[in-house]
Amino acid sequence: MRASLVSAVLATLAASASAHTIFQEFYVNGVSQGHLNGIRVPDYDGPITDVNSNDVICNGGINPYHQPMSQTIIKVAAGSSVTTEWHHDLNGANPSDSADPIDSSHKGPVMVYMAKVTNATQSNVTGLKWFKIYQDGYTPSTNTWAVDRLIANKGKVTFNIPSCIPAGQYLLRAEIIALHGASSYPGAQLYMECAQLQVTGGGSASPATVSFPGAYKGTDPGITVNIYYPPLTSYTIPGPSVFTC
Ligand SMILES: *[C@@H]1O[C@H](CO)[C@@H](O)[C@H](O)[C@H]1NC(C)=O
Ligand SMILES: *[C@@H]1O[C@H](CO)[C@@H](O)[C@H](O)[C@H]1NC(C)=O
Ligand SMILES: [Cu+2]
Repeated sequence: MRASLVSAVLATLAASASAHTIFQEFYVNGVSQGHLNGIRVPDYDGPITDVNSNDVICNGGINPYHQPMSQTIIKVAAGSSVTTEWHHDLNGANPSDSADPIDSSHKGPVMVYMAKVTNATQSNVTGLKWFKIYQDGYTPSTNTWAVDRLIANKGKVTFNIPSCIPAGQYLLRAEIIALHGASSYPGAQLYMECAQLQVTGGGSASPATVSFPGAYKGTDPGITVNIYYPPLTSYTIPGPSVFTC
């Protein structure tokens, strides 16, 4: 009995070790902008667990970027509905893979940030000022997480680009935090990639911003949390509140 329990636990750990995810396709008003196009994607789907690392900005450090990197800058009108699509590995949707788009053990929030940049293909991403444009966390009444909703939507998460932000080039940082191992720090698994955007139209808003690294601490209740016991009655999504026009 005990031995089989141990092997079941080990099997679960082995499965989740290779059940990570990558944001790899972007849609504007429901139209795909091309697989891997305009997004800084790593080849390996592993998480970042050090919230103080520069790797939490746009990945690409311990998980080096796929080469050649896309030089595409995706055009999107301010106010548009856009979609990020996530899959287990860079090959995209795989209905025969039970861990696609992400293993269902990887419960946690989904967040999206933007930062204005001089040039959306610039390699230097340190020192940028990020504002949050979307978040989805935990719904106690149904005991469901943003990741459950992402899986139900076949890896897609849809939200709006704020209508009032200035036109120009931006990086859009989409993030999932998987909390299955987050009862001590480091344990939360951060997954993020950055899309390269040219926003048109817009207005003159100047959202409050945060830095990466810096926006999260290991002691944040949304970073270090036991999601299994005692049962959660609420979950505090890490980072700032969502900017609205
Ligand atoms: C933007 O950055 C890329 C990569 O660093 C560079 O090749 C390109 O010339 C830059 N474009 C402009 C308009 O500065
Ligand atoms: C990257 O940009 C930041 C902010 O502008 C700057 O402080 C830093 O020196 C730059 N790093 C490199 C390697 O150019
Ligand atoms: Cu994982």
